[in-house]
Amino acid sequence: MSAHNDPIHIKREQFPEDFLWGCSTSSYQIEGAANEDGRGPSIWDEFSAQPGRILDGSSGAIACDHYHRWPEDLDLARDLGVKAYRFSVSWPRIFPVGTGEIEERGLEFYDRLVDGIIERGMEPWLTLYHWDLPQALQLQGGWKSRATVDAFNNYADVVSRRLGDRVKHWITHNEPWCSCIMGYYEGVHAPGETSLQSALQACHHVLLSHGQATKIIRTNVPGAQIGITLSLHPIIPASDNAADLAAKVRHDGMRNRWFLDPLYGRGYPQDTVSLMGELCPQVFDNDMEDIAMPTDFLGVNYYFPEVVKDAPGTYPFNVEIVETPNVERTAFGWQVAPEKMTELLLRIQADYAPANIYLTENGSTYDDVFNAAGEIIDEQRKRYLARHLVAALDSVKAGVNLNGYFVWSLLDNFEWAQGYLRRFGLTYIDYQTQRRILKESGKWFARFLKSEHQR
Ligand code: IFM
Repeated sequence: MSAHNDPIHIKREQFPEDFLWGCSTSSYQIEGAANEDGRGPSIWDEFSAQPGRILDGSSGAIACDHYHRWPEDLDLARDLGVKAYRFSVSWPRIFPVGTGEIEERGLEFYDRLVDGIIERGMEPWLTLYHWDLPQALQLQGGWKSRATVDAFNNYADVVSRRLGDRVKHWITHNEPWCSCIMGYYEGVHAPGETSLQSALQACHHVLLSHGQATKIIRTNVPGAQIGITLSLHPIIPASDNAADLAAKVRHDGMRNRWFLDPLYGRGYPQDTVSLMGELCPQVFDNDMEDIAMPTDFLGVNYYFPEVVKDAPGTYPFNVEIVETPNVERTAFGWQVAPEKMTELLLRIQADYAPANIYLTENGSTYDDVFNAAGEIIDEQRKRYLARHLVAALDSVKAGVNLNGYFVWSLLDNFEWAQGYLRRFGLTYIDYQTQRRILKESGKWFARFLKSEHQR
C-alpha cells in the first residue's frame, strides 16, 4: 500500500480470496470455572495465589466466565465475520492431575464448544498447550521433567481421538519462549522459577513434546493440519557498531533461532550452544529428529521488535534490551512497528520456508474509555490493527507464504502477570457484570471482513 493511502482504508478483497481470518483466545485467560466439573489446579492457579505475582492480585478463577457464556462469545466471533476460531484446551480439565484418570466432563465441554464453533460456520483451531500445566505435574518437575513429555503425548492422544473428527487444525504449543523462559528463568510467569538451565531443559521438553504429539495427532486425525505457534521478534541493533551487531546475533539466537532451527531440522544453533555451555539441555538420541517432525504450518505471534545493545557483564549473553525513546508504543510499552512484522515474515520465509505461515496472534492493549453514549471508540487499537493488516498484505505481495491472520483477542481477558489491567480485546468485558461490549476496533474489523468476497 503506498504511503499516501491511509491504512484504515485497507480492504479485505486486496487479500487472496482464500486468506483465512480468525480470532484467538486461550483457556486460562477466559474460561474461569476453575473448580468446576472436576477441573484440577493448574500452575497458573497456584502462581496467581502467591502474593505479589499478579499485578492486581487477581487470577483466572472467574475471568470472562466463558465456561458458561461460550455460546454468547461464539456468537460474537461469528458476528465479526471470522472463519476461524482459535481456542486452547485446558489440560487440567481433561486430566485433573495431568495423567491417569480422564475427566469426562472436561471432554464434554470441548465437545460442546467445538460443535458450537462449527454450527456457527467457523473452523475450530485448537491449541493443546497455552500454559495451563496441571499443578500435579509441576510438583514432579513440570517441563523440566521428561515424564511431562509422555504425559503431554497421552493428553494429545486423548484429545485428538475425541475431537479429531471435527477439529482439523491443531497447534501443539503456544509460545514456548514464554512458557519456558518467562516461566522457568525470568520467574515472571508460572511456575515462577529462576534457573536458565531449567528453562533450557524445559524448552527442550516442550519442543520434543511438540514433535512427538505431531506424530500422534497425524495418526489419529486424517487430514489434520498441524503446527506450532512461536512468539517471534525482529531484533534491531541499537547502533551499527560491531559490538551491537554481534549482540543482535546473540539475542536472536535465544529469542528466535533456539526454537526455529531445531523445528526446521538444523539442531540448536551452534553459536548459542557455545554461549550456553554447560547450561545446554540434556538431549537423547532421536530427540532432534522428533523435534523436526514435519508440520503443515508455522504459527507466528507478532507483537513487537526488540532493540539490543552490547552490554558486557550482563547475564547471560552480555546483551541489554534498550528502550528506544520517541517511538510509538502501546499501553504495555510495546513498540508499534508493523513494517518490522513484514521484515520478520520475509526472514522466516527465506531462512526456513515453512509450508504455510499463519499469524496466529497480533493485537494491542490500550486504555479503553467509555464515551457518553456508552461506547468504546478505541481509535488506537483500530489503527494498530489496520496497520498490521497492511503489513500482512505487504508480506503476501512480497512472496511470503502467509495464509491467515488471527486477532488477539476476541475478548479482554486475564493478561497473565498483568491480571486484568491490560485489555487486548475487540470486545470489552465488564468484569463486574460480565457484560460484553464490542469496541469500535471490533466493529471496524467486522466491516473490513464483510467487504466483498467471503471465504
Ligand atoms: O495474552 C497473551 C497470550 O496469552 C499469548 N501471546 C501474547 C498475548 C498478549 O500478551
